[in-house]
Amino acid sequence: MGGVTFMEGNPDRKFPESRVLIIMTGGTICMQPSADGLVPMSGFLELAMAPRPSFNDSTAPSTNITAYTKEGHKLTLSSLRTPTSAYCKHIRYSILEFSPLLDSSSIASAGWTDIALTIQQNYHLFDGFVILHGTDSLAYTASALSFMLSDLGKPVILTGSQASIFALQSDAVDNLLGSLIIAGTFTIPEVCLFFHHTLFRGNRTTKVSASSFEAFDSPNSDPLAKVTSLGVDVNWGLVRRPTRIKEFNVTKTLDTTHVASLRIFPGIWPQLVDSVLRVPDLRGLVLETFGMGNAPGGVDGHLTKAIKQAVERGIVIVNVSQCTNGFVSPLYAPGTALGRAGVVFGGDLTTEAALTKLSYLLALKDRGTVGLEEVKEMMGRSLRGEMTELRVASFVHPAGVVEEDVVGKITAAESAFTALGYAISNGDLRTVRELLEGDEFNHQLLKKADYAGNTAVHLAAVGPEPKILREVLERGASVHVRNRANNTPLYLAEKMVASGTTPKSEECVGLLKEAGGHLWLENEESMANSRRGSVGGSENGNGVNAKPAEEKLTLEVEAPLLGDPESFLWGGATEKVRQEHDAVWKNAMERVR
Ligand code: ASN
Repeated sequence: MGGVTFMEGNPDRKFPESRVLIIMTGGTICMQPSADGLVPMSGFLELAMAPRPSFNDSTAPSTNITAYTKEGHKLTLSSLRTPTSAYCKHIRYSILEFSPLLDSSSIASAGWTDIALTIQQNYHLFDGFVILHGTDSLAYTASALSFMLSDLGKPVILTGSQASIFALQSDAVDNLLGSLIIAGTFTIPEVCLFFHHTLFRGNRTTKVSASSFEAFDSPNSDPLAKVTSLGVDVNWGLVRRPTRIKEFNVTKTLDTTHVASLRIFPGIWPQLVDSVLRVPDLRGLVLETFGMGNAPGGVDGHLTKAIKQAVERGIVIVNVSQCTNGFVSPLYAPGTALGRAGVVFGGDLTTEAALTKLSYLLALKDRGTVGLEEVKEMMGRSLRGEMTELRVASFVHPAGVVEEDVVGKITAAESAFTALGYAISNGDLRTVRELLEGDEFNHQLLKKADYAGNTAVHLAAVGPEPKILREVLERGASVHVRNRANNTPLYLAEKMVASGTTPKSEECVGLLKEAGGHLWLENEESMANSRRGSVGGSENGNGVNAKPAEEKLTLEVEAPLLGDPESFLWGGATEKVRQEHDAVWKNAMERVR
């Protein structure tokens, strides 16, 4: 076979690389002592990462890679790569350092804009992003970015450390390496915070310790993943995925200048609250109340009256609890009074998430995207998984009740995935839907891949029925996952167009692009070769041979763990492999019936 072969025991065995951009904003992780106390220092790649074997694979020389500044200016950055991870991958990374580097206590919404724009400019060049940031305001930045980045399809992981990477005893290496490996390996399309072996949903986090290495928690939400001695244990059932066909987009600014937060305390002076609410141009207030959302005063109290008047003046007041754990609800009379005064109940939002969400929604209102009532309504429901919705509407599939509960009876996810692959390759939308019914299987099947690393999206991208591709995308499957040959579904669909084997491939290409899929530079070169009809194919660095356009599409992929050199996609399966899969599928269906 052509391309790079991976053979067990071969010392020259090669593994694919994924790419991660590290955006350095500052924080203790890069600090060194100075006459003024600890200050951030630039040159992190050379000073902190290059000398450490866990960040620098000595067998691979440093190479330059392209990235863009937030303004879109092209940069050439030096890159390093990690040694092979447990997931048979190297992570190649570069660092884009902001200037000046900040102690995170000084970051403001302009800094969030810089991060968001940098991600946007580089989105098509990297598999994931790691943001290095101080811990003091990290939970605010993570929350803000979760709202600013919409229809995110790739991981954005914020991390930092409690001690400098240059200190003898530090949490910096673990936090950074864990973030890099997760960002380069798992398509967790969320803004996350990684700290002390734990991956959290960013907008659920809060800093719980000023000095401990276990500095963050997400008290109202389980972690998205845990790093253990066995690897990364991802809680896929919790991971959110985009479920509409939309490209990644960025809301560039938040309105943090017209919001405030105020913590209620016993004996608080109602006039004080009133004067805060009368600060000129104030548009929103996060009120940190007692327990389940209570404040002093009751229905006729001065405090409640001041609040009611402010609501009437158009100020959005959001009730969150001072307790780290639990939620607010108008259960007790004081809470009911606040509700009647027009206060929005923020459920189990953290203050960090409530403030940044309010700033985000007020910015949308400025743009005319939403009105005041919508701001209030949206404050009370989950936009990015930032709050637990007490009532989850049950999903009714447009296809109605299926005749047979196929999935419920299949116990082996492998069998179900094989059945799914078969249905996709046959263009059988109805069976695809049946198989994807039911939450548990839905996320398992959409995360699964065949032994060549092809997910349902890869299979559908080269399949005969674009409606199936739409179906799996709308159910949250990622357009960005790469198979073992490092190829995305879009690349495969483009190859199908070039080979002209499936009439509807153009539609698949369009759909994948609409959903945010993009070609990588290497792919574009390979496509150009294909179009030129180059014979014999040339190794393109992704483990795939560029094939002449007229040749039948048989993508040779590298399967280091499974060792079958005839790895395939369903579209180009050899007869033998196809028969084997047919047998597994029939077996699965027999167990169903
Ligand atoms: N003051 C530092 C910062 O937030 C604290 C840290 O990073 N551990 O930038």
